[in-house]
Amino acid sequence: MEFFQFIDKVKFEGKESKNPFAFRYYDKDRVIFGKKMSEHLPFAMAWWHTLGACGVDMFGAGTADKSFDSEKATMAHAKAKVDAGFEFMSKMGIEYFCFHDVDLVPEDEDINVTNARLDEISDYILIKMKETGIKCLWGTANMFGNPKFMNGAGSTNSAEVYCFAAAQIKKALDITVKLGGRGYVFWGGREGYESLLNTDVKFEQENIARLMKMAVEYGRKIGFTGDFYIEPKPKEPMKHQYDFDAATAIGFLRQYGLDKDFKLNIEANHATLAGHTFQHELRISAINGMLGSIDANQGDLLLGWDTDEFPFDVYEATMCMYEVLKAGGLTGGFNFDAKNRRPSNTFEDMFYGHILAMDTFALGLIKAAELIEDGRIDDFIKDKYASFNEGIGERIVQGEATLEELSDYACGKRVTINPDSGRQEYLQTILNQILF
Ligand code: XUL
Ligand code: CO
Repeated sequence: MEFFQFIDKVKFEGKESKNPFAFRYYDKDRVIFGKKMSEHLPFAMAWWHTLGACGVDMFGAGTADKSFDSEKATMAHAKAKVDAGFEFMSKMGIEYFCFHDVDLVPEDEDINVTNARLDEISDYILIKMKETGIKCLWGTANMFGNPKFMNGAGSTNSAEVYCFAAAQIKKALDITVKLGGRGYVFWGGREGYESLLNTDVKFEQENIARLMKMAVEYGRKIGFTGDFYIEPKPKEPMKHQYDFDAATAIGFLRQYGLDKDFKLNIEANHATLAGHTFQHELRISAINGMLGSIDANQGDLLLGWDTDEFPFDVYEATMCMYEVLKAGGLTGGFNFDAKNRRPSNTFEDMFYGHILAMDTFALGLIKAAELIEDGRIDDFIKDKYASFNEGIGERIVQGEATLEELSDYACGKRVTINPDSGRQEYLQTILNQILF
């Protein structure tokens, strides 16, 4: 059965094209810095948004029909989603997908029933993967939706609930390995607190770390060679989430000896919720050797929640790709953790959303490469710190200087000269010149 009959394949047509079902910038075989665009940009479809989200919000029912001609919450529907998903990805030229366990099949009260369903659907997905060459970017367990996780999963007060979280992780890892996933994600939506009056933060964090350690041990045992990821987010649904931002998550991973197995999955809209730019979170991850994967979406700076919009901001995408190129690429990819706006409720809109996002990142990649090739920004930064290349500066960087020596140096000079200008506006002019 063909669900999206209105389009055969979305192709690159170039900047001047007015065809709504064409790429203007994403030209998968175009080579930039020796690599094809498709290799720079391993795009992934998010199973939950694209095949599941119907536009339900806190004030109203769904507006989009994602039944795919079958009755919801049945295995027939789960299979129809697989069919629709693979048709969609093939037509879009998207080479990866990401999933939560409960995106794939309806969850039963009895975890054994759910697990058997996961075995069945993953067999079916494997067949489709072989047919199309589409791959799995990462898998995860949804440990936030079910009411039993109301006090947390790894951070729950109930040892029994903790075991159920472990069981879900174990199965989600099994399925991720079965599907050859590049990564496995922990997003701690319920790992946090509403009030410190009822929360033992230290105990909860230690327990989360124990669960992650067990996950790593099990994953390695069953042959998972990819990266585990933490996906930081400061809040929503909790008032405070433990994986607040990149710096916090890195500190946590190092404290509990998880930093060799984990990297970060940075989501644009989570960065802005934490009061950071997307670029900031990428830079902090990259300089710590922890930039793993990206949830490529965009928020609305006027709204205080996670709007998961398809990215269209070329400034942001350019600075993102600048960080990714400088970091030497991702071990993960670019997952569109993004959904159509509630009134954009047709199948055509699913295509438009992903076309917009892929073109935005392709343009970001082109512009970031131009920025690096241009060299003026990099040169400026190199020159900015030139005083550390020789003399007293060099001794500081080499770790040879003492505080007394530096003090003698300063006192010998008697007065300091001002450091050079930061030239921000000049550098912003360069950015605009290259963008437009
Ligand atoms: C929630 C979020 C999740 C994770 C996976 O804000 O981003 O969808 O990406 O659980
Ligand atoms: Co996400």
